[in-house]
Amino acid sequence: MKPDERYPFIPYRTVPLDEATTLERGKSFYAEMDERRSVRHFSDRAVPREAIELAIRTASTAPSGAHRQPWHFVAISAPETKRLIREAAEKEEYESYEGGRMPEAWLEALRPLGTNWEKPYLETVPWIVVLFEELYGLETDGARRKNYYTKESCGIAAGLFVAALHRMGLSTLTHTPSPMGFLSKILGRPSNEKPYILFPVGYPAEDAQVPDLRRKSLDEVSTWDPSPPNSQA
Ligand code: IYR
Repeated sequence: MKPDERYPFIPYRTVPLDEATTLERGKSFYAEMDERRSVRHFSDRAVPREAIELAIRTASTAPSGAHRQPWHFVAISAPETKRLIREAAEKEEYESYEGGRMPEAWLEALRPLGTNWEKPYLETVPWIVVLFEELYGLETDGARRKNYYTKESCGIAAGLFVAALHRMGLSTLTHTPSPMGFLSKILGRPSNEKPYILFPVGYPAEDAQVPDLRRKSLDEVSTWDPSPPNSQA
């Protein structure tokens, strides 16, 4: 295929690694990420704005459908905004947990996590970051520009965001107070954006506790070289 001259390519220069270094790096990254836990007990210790900026920049390196980067991060440190978010989130969560919106099977599935409708950390964390999914782009004249695979793109960006925070010794939680429409209102976001995940961010509290969970083994989460149908093997 003839290259489209409007869109030139540039060389991709990565450092070629030997096999031992590849594995060393893989092992050390895995060991580090395996220490990560979702946290619900945060310290009120300050976190510099630059740390949040770095996590957002890292998240924004995610691959995305047609490179539309269909995400927008809103970072909140103002106590009054955090208070409004807590109030609205708890109102929804109370309905979900206590008002019958969550069926018993779901409540039972969450029991190991020890969650309930109360979300005090939304007021005590130094930062809340809300990731908005950009459903479609808006041109300056108001015309809509289609985005692609927005959920997948935001999911990958969210993963990188979580990893970047962990690397900096910060903790977070992928919190989805449901429904999340109140976030658009409180944060004044346009109608082409939809709240995707709310991340409380801070250092973990010194006495933070997490559920005693285990992760699935490699065998449980992977299959290697399955035989294709009709193969002789
Ligand atoms: N949004 C609620 C309920 C909740 C749902 C799932 I799925 C979780 O993994 C954890 C909690 C809450 O944040 O409490």
